[in-house]
Amino acid sequence: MNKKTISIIGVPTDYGQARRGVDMGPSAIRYAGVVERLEAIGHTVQDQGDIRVSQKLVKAAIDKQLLNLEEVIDVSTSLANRVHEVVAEKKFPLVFGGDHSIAIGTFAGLGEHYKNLGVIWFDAHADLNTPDTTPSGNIHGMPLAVSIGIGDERLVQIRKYAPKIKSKNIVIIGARSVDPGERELIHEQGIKVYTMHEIDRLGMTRVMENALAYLKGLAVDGLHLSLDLDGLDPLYTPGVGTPVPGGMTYRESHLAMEMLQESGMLTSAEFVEVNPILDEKNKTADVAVALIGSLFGETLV
Ligand code: 6HN
Ligand code: MN
Ligand code: MN
Ligand code: MN
Repeated sequence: MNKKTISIIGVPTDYGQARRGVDMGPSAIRYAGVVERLEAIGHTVQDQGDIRVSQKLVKAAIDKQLLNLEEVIDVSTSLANRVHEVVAEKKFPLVFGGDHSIAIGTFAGLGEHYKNLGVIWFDAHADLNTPDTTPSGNIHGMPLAVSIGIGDERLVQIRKYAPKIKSKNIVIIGARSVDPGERELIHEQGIKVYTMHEIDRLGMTRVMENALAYLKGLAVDGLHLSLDLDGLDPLYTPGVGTPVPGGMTYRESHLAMEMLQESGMLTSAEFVEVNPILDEKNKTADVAVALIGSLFGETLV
């Protein structure tokens, strides 16, 4: 297994949704021992600490459609710049949220390095809402739409280019809560989705084989994993803001991480939506770190 230099970036933000506490996700994941775990595998780990997240910039949301829009633009811009630098230094960016709105910044930082980036989006949700379709006004439900160039122009244009990724390069895995507008966009944009139905039916092995073969067939020049801890069943990861029953098991999730590792294709990753306030004894952060172990090549024997 090839050893990497991994650069950890924490993004302590809760601005993409309305429940407090997810801004403590990076601390919870560090507390669960992520650095030691990666070093034990033999990787070099540089913990860059957290992105600076400012206090509320505006008293009330300017646009009621998008909660904390100014703040999300601010955080996304800082994160994008940081991720951009890390890749330029030939290090592997490992980003910890924070809520899933941070993916807007991560993709904005990756997009100038990878012209044909593949994306595995591990999530109960599709995160493809727009200001017109959002049922909540929460930007954590919009990062994939923004990254393919659809949504609020200021979010779409972070680092002044768009789109950040191609729609057909996205594979969503584990979806079981998809809004009507998102469903439309999935069809219109040709986004590949393996819902829980396909995981039940085919098993995770074939789902991952198919997903990786599909991305290889597109000759992707990099592969980003965006893992929302609510992709797992809330039985395993209760510390998330938008839990949905009927999710992936602990074993299925591990298998997916191991197969990603075996593919040798992965070039960046992020783990999001860990909310220690909603958690049971840091269980969700512990699962995140266990998954990270598998993703980076931990073996038992
Ligand atoms: N996440 N589809 C819902 C919304 O409000 O747009 C839920 C989004 C959840 C987002 O979990 O990252
Ligand atoms: Mn906060
Ligand atoms: Mn999500
Ligand atoms: Mn989700």
